[in-house]
Amino acid sequence: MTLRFGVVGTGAIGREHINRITNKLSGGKIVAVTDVNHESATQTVEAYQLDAVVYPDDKALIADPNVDAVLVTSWGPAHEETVVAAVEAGKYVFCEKPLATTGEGCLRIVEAEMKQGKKLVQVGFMRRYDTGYVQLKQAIDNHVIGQPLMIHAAHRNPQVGENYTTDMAVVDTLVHEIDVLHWLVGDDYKSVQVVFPRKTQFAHDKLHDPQLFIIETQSGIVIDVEVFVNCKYGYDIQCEVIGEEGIAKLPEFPSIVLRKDEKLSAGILNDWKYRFMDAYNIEIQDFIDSVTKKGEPQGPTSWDGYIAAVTSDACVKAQQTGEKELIELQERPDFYSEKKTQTV
Ligand code: NAI
Ligand code: NAD
Ligand code: ISE
Repeated sequence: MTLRFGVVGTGAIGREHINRITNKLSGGKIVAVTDVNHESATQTVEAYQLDAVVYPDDKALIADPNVDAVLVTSWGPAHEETVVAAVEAGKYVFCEKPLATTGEGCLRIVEAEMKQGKKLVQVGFMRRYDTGYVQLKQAIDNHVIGQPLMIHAAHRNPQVGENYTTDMAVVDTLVHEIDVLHWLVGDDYKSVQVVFPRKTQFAHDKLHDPQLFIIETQSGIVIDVEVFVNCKYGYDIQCEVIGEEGIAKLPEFPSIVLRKDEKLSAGILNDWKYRFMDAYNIEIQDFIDSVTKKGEPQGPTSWDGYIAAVTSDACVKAQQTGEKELIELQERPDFYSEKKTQTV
């Protein structure tokens, strides 16, 4: 069976996903697209030579009986409305992060999904599919380093545009650590505090950069994450887990090592597109395969989207108050119980 996708949002990542479904992966086909910028949708159909209908909006696209699954790659604040409409129509959904911009918004999606009686939604937290993070998780789960005590992490982008503000360091960037780190250690978050170091001269007025987030889990693991989005030198993701019996570190992205001009050097990437290319391919192939073969996606769920949104809200509050803020989740419904939800 071929999974027929309708795409809502043909910007940067929308096009990346369209390209991988059309030219790299198997079992999926793009049959419909829409974008609030109609020209962007039409140009995408031409650029990728798609046999796809261009719809005026998401509602019309969702109503197309040829669309089995909706790929949501519009900007974050538009996600909730599209996802709820798609779920109510009984369609599968692959939604880029954030699932919704608030915890309440995610709960509306959770309720709509539970009403349908089966899982329909997967959230684009691709790091769970990155081979480095998968190896880290295996090491922790197999007690190779004993009980985790601390995590040191860094999320660095070379630069960001003028529209990227202080809160986006959380909702756009830190959100990836928020999802992957609790998954890594199998724990829930308890609190967060934010420290603002001296600001880089390369950040504009509405952005404090860098920022340091100190997050505590329920079992007492202390996590520090540096978010630095004008670091200049490249796109760099670091993660080191300190355990009672050893330390496990995320591998560096492979690069040839050069001996030249009296220097020993290795390359660093400059874009998320390349750093997580394999992870994006694996996550969407997994979505296609699990939906077509098992009738349900098995990746990050709407509940994971909810955890990320509630944690993001607390992190943004902590940016504003400078205080330690609590991260309080509702009880996990049975529908999303860990046993029922297969992890990657
Ligand atoms: P973008 O700005 O390049 O593209 C967004 C597109 O959505 C634009 O073409 C815009 O016109 C369209 N759009 C916005 N609202 C819409 C609506 N209501 N209906 C239809 N189209 C709409 O943004 P980008 O970088 O592609 O990001 C899109 C999403 O992907 C965001 O949620 C972002 O957080 C996520 N993302 C995820 C990444 C990851 O590593 N998983 C990496 C980059 C983005
Ligand atoms: P983008 O701005 O390049 O593209 C967004 C597109 O959505 C634009 O073309 C815009 O016109 C369209 N759009 C906005 N609202 C819409 C709506 N209501 N209906 C239809 N189209 C709409 O952004 P992007 O960089 O492609 O990011 C898109 C999403 O992907 C964001 O949620 C972002 O967080 C996420 N993202 C995830 C990763 C990742 O690593 N997983 C990386 C980049 C982006
Ligand atoms: C972007 O939206 C992403 O999701 C990238 O993975 C992240 O590194 C970047 O900071 C975000 O802006």
